[in-house]
Amino acid sequence: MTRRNPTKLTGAATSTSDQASSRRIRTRTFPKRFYWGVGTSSYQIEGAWNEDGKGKSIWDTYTHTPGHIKNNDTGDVANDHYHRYKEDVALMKDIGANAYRFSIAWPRIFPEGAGKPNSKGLDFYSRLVDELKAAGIEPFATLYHWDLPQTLQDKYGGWQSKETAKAFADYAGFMAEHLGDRVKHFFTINEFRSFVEAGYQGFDTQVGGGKTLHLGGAPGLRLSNGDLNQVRHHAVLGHGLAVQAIRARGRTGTKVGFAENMLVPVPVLETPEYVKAAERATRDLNADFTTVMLEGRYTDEYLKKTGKDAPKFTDDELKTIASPLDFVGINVYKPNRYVAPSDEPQGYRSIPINASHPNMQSEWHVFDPQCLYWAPHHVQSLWGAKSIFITENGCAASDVVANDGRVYDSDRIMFLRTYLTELQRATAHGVPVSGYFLWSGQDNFEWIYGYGNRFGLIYVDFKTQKRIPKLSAMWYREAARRNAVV
Ligand code: PNW
Repeated sequence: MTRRNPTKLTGAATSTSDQASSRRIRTRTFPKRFYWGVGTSSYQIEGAWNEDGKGKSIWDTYTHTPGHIKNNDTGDVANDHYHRYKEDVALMKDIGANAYRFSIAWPRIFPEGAGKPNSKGLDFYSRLVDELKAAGIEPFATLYHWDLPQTLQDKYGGWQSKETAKAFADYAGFMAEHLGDRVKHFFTINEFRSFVEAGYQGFDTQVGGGKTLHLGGAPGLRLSNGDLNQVRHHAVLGHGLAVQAIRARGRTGTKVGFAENMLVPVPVLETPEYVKAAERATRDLNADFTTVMLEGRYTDEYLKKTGKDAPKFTDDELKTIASPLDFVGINVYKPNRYVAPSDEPQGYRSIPINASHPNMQSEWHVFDPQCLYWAPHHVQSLWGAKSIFITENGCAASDVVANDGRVYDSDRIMFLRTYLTELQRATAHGVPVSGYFLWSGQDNFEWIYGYGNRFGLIYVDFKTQKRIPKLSAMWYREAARRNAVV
């Protein structure tokens, strides 16, 4: 990547176009002290799957079983980040990120899920955090990005049991105790909806034309609806117990929240009735995760809808699940549906995504920048969140290295500029968004799609481990530097 100021024109620019340009940028700035971050997760980049005493995770098992992953790819080596983290931190600094959301591999810390900790595993994250701080990059740690210790799967059926939720809280408290002197922000669990549904039944996500797409993941179970609702309940319970453990064992001032891919309804019109309908739909569609974590109750509609399949729970558990948070993290990629008002009791009508609706490269990825306006809007208007992080947003693109050795990902620039325009609009309307984490810092192991879908700002040649910042990395650096859409 060139280090010249990329906005500098070599020809003579007229003063009127200079003025127009600075006006454009001035009116599109983000709040002061906004975090411009990038995100990754342990299994997707670290490699070193069996080094330094790490225990096996359910994703090691799942990828080692042929037929689960495109091309039978695995995360055994991935980006080899475990050995190259210094180079990776330097690259993050180069692309202008001032925050980094990474995840901790639970089986590196507790190879058996609980019991005796592995000091070499802890040491890796401690060195990573030091490297980040020295580069002026704020570390944000996610405690669970799906790589459950295999032992807990074997012993308890993973999140089918409350024992896993309790073990998670112990591990969360341990991390807050040991990294809390330098890590001020913790996310408990990443995307409840994705890992619960994909792993325990199969994940149906809406795509254009009224179709749904079925996605799988570790541990690859196919539970009944009743059992699945119980897994959902244990996952949010694990989150609540972890929040309490972090508060108990971390330093004062440690901030904690979750990172959920809530379903995002977009109103057909931006009028009060339509917006209200979209808010109702948001509360309803997210009753099993976001709503219960922020309200401490399962909505009447949810209990009615699930009937005999409703989860079993106690009032005490609901209180734990809704332990007060410092911020709400949401992963936002696409709208779930469009919404209009209705006289039906639920108060809204769902309008499916049209078949011709444009898509980014991932087959599930409906392209629609407006979801990045409405998701944080709904979180604030429904639940009064004081601080919201966009914990993931980004896209896969068909990136290739050109003859001159560069990667020209024009569609990712289009994606970022249009989505961030909507996020900036939300902040200008008073929605308290504190930061944005682009997914992803680097191309990486994209779960069942293997290495085929590239989400990075940095291109990775998985044969040589060479990293090449893409054109979008230059765009992102400039946006971060100016704290504005550019
Ligand atoms: C997220 N959908 O997964 C995960 O948190 C990341 O680990 C992953 O690499 C990234 O997004 C890109 O996929 C998602 O179907 C999986 O809407 C599926 C969906 C959304 C997010």
